[in-house]
Amino acid sequence: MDMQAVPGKSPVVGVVLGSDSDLPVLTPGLEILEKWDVPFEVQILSAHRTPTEAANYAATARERGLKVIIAAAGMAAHLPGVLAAYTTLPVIGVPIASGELRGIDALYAMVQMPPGIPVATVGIGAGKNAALLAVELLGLADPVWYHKLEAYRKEQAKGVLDKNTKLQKLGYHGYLARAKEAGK
Ligand code: RP5
Repeated sequence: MDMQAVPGKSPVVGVVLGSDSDLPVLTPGLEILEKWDVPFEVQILSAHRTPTEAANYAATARERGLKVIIAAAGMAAHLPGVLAAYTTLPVIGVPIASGELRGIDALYAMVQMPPGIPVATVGIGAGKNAALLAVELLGLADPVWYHKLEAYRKEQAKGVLDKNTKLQKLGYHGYLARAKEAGK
């Protein structure tokens, strides 16, 4: 699978999934990239099922214009580590809650990379944070990206403060009753 969100612009974020079963977990992050017009691509490449393609992807990533790679995988989850071994671009690992250990195995595999080859690991299933971190990295070189993040944070803070104003007005019983009415 190959998807490019902004036609005509070459991707700067590469999102690599170990399996198509990982796609739903990454969707909230992909939606952010899409909404903010970050040129990105999504690939299914497995470190164990398609090792040659995964290695080639990472080895050619910089020359193809990518700035950061997000790699999501479950179970033994060596994908981000293998990609990181083939590129000096930053690699963000997203552990997926698949298999009997529900992501603990993937989290440990990513976050416990041996010294020399880092993987910036986010929480289990944290596709949204992976996308935000990728945009933060892009923002180091281009203010257009951190301006998007600043606007997003303002909006997020407003959401929390609005809820607090409502809570102060209604009291917690009233707040819960309203939430129940709204089906939350
Ligand atoms: C990993 O194994 C994938 O990243 C996925 O999370 C898990 C299961 O893969 P499928 O059997 O669903 O393809 O390689």
